[in-house]
Amino acid sequence: MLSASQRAAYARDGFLMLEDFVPEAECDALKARATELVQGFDPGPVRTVFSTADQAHARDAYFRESGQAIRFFFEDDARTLNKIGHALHDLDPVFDRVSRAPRMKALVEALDVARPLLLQSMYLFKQPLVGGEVDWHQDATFLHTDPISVVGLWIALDDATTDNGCLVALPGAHRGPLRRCFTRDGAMRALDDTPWPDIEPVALEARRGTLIVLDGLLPHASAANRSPHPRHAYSLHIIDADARYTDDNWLQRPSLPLRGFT
Ligand SMILES: O=C(O)CCC(=O)C(=O)O
Repeated sequence: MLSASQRAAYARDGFLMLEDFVPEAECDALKARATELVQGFDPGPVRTVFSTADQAHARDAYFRESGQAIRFFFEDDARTLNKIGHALHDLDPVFDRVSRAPRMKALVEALDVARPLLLQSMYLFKQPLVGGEVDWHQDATFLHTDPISVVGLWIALDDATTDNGCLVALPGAHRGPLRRCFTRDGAMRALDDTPWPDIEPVALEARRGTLIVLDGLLPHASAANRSPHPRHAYSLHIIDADARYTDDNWLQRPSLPLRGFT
């Protein structure tokens, strides 16, 4: 699944871009299914805003219980959807099929995750003109195991460019420490005050169908989408069952056991 040079690039940079990894038909299927889910969603009077700048959503039961549900989160304007999360891969048959496709299993094996568990999934809208920015972060801040094992698999469902808010990353900075830990009570705990290294961020421009593997310690972010073009993406986070999933994680699944690729 991965050549020696791809493995070396991932170890060096903390990310790996795999073009044409997800076939067009599967990108279309995910987009169509997300549209159906949105059509079936009745927002009601209370709308949970998702913001990476302010963690207020974490105090909201609608967010806290979403690790074992399919829930809808809004941009700051409370009118436009930011994302759907966080158990699409277990609760929706279309997301399940794409998330557990043989090529995904083979990729995760090639990344040396001994006993993979599919922990979290997100459909990210980053809508034209209003899609908000995502602050610099390490995924292990939000999904921690002991030892750290989280790996992100981010799939471009539209062409992602610097105009519509593609991912940006600090290559090689995954070799630094975990800076912060976000806990179930909504607190952001400081672990290590080492600043992000002084490395020029790289834009991970990705054609539709590209899968980007992200090391759980790699600092990454994305700008707001100020363009007229959508930037939909599907993001899946995997952990290793051989690492201990601590009970201070925000994402808990008391009534939906975690599963691997089978
Ligand atoms: O899609 C984005 O803009 C950010 C996604 C992200 O940070 C992630 O999937 O870990």
